[in-house]
Amino acid sequence: MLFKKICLDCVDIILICLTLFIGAGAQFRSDYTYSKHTNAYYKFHIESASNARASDVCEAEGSKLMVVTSPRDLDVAHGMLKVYPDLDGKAWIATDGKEHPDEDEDYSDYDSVEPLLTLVSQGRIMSGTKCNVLTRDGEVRTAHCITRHPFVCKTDASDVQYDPYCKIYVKGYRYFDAQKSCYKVPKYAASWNEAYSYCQAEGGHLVVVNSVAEQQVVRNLTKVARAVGSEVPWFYFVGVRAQKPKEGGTPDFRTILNQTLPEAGFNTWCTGEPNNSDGNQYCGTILTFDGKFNDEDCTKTLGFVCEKEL
Ligand SMILES: [Ca+2]
Ligand SMILES: [Ca+2]
Repeated sequence: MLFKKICLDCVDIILICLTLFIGAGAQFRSDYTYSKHTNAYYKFHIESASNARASDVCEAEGSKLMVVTSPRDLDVAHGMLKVYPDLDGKAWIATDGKEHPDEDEDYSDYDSVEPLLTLVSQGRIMSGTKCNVLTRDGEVRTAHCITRHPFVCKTDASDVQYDPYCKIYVKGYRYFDAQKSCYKVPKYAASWNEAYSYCQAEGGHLVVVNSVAEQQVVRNLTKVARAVGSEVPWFYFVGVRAQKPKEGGTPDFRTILNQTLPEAGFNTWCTGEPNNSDGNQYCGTILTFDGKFNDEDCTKTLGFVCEKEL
């Protein structure tokens, strides 16, 4: 009997060790692709962004704009770029400070340039600065940092850390014992759809508020957070959405788990909300001041909260 108990304890210890060992780099976000040749994870972002915004997005995903540490990195990124023949012929990668041929750019297309004043005011850029791009022919060139292009994020597998408390392969989640859940407020802003995908790729979901106590946790986290690029810094997207109702109908707000809000356990809206004020507000946000809900335009760029239940 004693022997059996000791053996079971051994199995437990071995399993924990294996989890910690395998956890160190065996997995990452599900939207990244692993290459065994470089032992690193990559994601090709098809949306165009300035170099500064691209860096923010990679960082928010726990990676970096791709630093080229071997020619194989360029092979992987080039392969990803080739999948999208219709896209811009270049993608941001990390700037290495070396000399590269300059990419001729039509600078008159101001739609493809992030407002210079925003970046200068954020101290992110000097006018005329050049950053590195990977071109469709597989070469590294330079381009104006403020122009918008797709981009490649990368993280080495050795930099991926397993969080044994939240059972997740990304950083930034905080565990709350009373909720038996972990939460993260990413340091960048996104549309509701992008936020949904972001949390999903990390193994969590957009937060579902199930009680007043959980509302307080979320509110306290958003109060001290800073979502770079948010259009309205006091609103954060949550896992609540409604379909556009038929003419004359009212939106039926549900959680992403398809519960009504009373079923989920929290159904408190700001005064006068949901008001569908611009006729296009079908996504739920939480207000940092009082932690109550407000309906917002799903395409707005806002901060958001992810939850990972245990
Ligand atoms: Ca919850
Ligand atoms: Ca509203």
